Amino acid sequence: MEKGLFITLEGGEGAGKSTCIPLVEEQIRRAGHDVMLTREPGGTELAERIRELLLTPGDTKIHDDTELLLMFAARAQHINEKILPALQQGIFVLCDRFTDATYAYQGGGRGIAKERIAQLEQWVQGDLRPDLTLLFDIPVETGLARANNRSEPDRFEQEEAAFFDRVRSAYLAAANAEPQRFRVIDASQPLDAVTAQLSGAISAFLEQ
Ligand code: Z5A
Repeated sequence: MEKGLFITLEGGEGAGKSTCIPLVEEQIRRAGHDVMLTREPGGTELAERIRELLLTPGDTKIHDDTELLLMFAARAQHINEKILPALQQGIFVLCDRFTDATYAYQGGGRGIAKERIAQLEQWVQGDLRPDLTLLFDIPVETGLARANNRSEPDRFEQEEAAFFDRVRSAYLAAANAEPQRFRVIDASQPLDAVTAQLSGAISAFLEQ
């Protein structure tokens, strides 16, 4: 049986990933593939508990290394319990954030060295990498205004604007470095324009 393909969605706060993911799922299904929707941090019962620890604001300052290791602990569980079995059964996996978020938030945002993240990536993932990454790019202020309109800020959303500027730069640098894997979507556009860009990117990918 042919293996499924692994597609990730990335971007800054309020970029519109959660809004658009069902449309991407629908397009892949219409093309005749089974799809599994999932997210990080999270995606399994244990990893969702780790997500709670990571996102809930609290009195304890989480050390940057602890944050990084918790992201990869959740990811190890998610990959082994859910992602690899699905791919092996020929199911497409559509994941809201993955390791590019670690390079952007813990690398760009917190300042952890890329080499350190790369070691964990290799250890936890082996050769598993996304086949396609849709990067929702949006100016920080626009994204934060959208996210703040929607719900109480989580632990990351409480960071200052400079943190999110570094996150955005890290994402764009990653997209520049791997243009064959990334498709950059201008997420500042109205929703119908964003979905048109997405639809074009998915069609081109499926036709490859
Ligand atoms: N994180 C990390 O640090 N390291 C890692 O390795 C991983 C993650 C995997 C996960 O939170 C957090 O974990 C994340 C990074 C960190 N930081 N935070 N916060 P999350 O998954 O809950 O949060 P998120 O990914 O940032 O999701 P979000 O803020 O919900 O953004 P979104 O899903 O991209 O946006 P949305 O909910 O679809 O849209 C936001 C609002 O804008 C909503 O009201 C929409 O109706 C509206 N919207 C959407 N599109 C449009 C357009 N085109 N025009 C106008 N309005 C729109």
